[in-house]
Amino acid sequence: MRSAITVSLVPQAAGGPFVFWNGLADACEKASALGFDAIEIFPPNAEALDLAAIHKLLAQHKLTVAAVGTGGGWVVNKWTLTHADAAIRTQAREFIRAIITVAAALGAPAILGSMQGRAEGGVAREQALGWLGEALDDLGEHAARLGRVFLYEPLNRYETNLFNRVGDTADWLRTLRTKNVRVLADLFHMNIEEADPAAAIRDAGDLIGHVHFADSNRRAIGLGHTDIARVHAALDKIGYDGFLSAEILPLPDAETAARATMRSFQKLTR
Ligand code: LER
Ligand code: MN
Repeated sequence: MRSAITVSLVPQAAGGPFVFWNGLADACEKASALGFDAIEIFPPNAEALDLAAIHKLLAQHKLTVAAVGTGGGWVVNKWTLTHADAAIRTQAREFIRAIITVAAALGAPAILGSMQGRAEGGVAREQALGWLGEALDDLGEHAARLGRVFLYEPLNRYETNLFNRVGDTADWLRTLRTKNVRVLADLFHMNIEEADPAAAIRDAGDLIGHVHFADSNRRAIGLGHTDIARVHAALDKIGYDGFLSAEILPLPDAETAARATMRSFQKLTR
């Protein structure tokens, strides 16, 4: 397993669970100095990512990109794949497609989190899941053509009413035509929703494609009450060799959160 840490390029996401907020150069410098393998980027849109400049920074700091988030489309524009308005659903899908394309050029998968939306405003859950499934079939195959998986993230009940648990998500993904969508297991959401996070990971097996490495209180692993040794043993057991990516609040400050994450990562993986 490899270590990663998040950087937000979206000022409107202030207060959100990202460690670094002062641009990619600053994030790369700090991540590299602390020994991280990769950064996970939360951009406002695909166009904001200057591929040549990012490749240069990555080479300079010996980092890779773990994943690229799409939630900027929700935070900035309030677009979702399950919006009642068809024109907005289309904008959401094209926004995500463009991020999948730039992420692939950086060697990384894109993440569908907040842009899944929720069943609301007269949209029944069944209808929302129909639209979501169609979008995942399309976007999953777009990612496959570029040689990357597409990551779908179940969120806790306060953020969506579509899928809250890893097991339900995995069961539903198996019904889709595309076989190229993997589950993002965010340990913060799982602490709220799962009876047993380690068991949920074991049951999902090779459908787990990415991990958000966050403690029960969304602080760095080690600063809450999640039994991370059990979770790590479950990931080991399923042969997970992806990233443990710190999508956490920068508390008490970014530097301390990053250091605590690296300390926990090293303790688990040495
Ligand atoms: C995104 O990865 C996520 O976990 C959501 O809670 C949005 O912040
Ligand atoms: Mn997450």
